[in-house]
Amino acid sequence: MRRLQEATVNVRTRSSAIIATLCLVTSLALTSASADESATGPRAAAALTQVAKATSPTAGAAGPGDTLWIAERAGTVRVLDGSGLGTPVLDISDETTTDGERGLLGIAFDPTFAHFYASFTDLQGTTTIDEFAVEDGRLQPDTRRTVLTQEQPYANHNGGDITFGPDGYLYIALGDGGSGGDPHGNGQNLDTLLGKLLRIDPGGGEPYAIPADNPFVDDANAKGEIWAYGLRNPWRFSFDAGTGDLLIGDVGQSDWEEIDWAPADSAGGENYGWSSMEGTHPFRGGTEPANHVPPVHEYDRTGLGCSVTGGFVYRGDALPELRGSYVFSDYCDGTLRTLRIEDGRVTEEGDLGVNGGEVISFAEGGDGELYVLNIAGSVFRVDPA
Ligand SMILES: [Ca+2]
Repeated sequence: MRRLQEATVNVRTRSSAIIATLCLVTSLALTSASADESATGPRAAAALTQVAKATSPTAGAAGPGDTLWIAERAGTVRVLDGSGLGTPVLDISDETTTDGERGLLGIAFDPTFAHFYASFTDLQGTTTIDEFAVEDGRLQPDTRRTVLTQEQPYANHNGGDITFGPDGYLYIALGDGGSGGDPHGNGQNLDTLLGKLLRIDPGGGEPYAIPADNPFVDDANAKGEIWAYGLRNPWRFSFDAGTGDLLIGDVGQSDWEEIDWAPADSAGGENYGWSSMEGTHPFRGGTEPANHVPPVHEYDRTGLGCSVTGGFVYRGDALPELRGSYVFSDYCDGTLRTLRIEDGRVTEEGDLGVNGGEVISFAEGGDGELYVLNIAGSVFRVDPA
């Protein structure tokens, strides 16, 4: 019943009759394939195959030659290929610590695998984004340079995820600086990079250029690097490889975990609400900003977890019925959960019927297949059941 209602919604909200028909067919196909499951049950049964065992993996990125590069929190990067997980190709363990929520927190390649980026907190806790040239699939240590730094007033809420968008620019997620409750009001303050999603062009200047179409470049009271704001700890975010839509998992303070969404054609400038809002709820007497973009999905902590781990919209081949669904989890729960999002609204919730343990991160392989990282060390691939 619920899926039939969705199909109706799709028809009403899509401007193109052709797209509406495709959605309808898709919905009906899913209904047929899972007719024995409840509307909120698993939409695609999956299995988790452990493909590697790392040491406290925090991030992964598809690399050149069908490799998956894995960042380990203490400061090493190792490459997973057909022969397994290799010895470290980068070791900055003497430049970072794992105090609080610190460490090597994010890695990314540019779209042509010409440069590799590492996002970590340094010995003072300062967020640091460093760049290395890549030649023949290898990092060139003598090309290392620092692209961006941001001091962090506390050891938690560093954000730290980095990835290139479909526009070819580097996006950097930074938390609100830490402590609790955003004591410095960074989330709503456009004069700091903390509590923001940034968008920069690392190849356009030294140390980087700010794209001319960033939303606040003409605002003297705002940092030009800011793409979106009002974030608390956007620990993991991603772009849908199929549509270019942006999805952010923003960890809540004490009550509400949230997923934020923006369409591929967004001009940026979204205010995701923190710390006036926690999810859709005013935070500590806060007033909802007029331009608040509420989460596309939120959940409380009464059973589904305590710290959202943002994932990816699945675009692989192994689980055709999962294509187009956003897969995410929670560090404290571990269930792989799914959202089907149409026109910025969740039309279906489900899960994959598997648990990844303390899920700290996801990675998308070059072939679109999905990997799950848990802090205990497992690197899982999501396979058909
Ligand atoms: Ca929010």
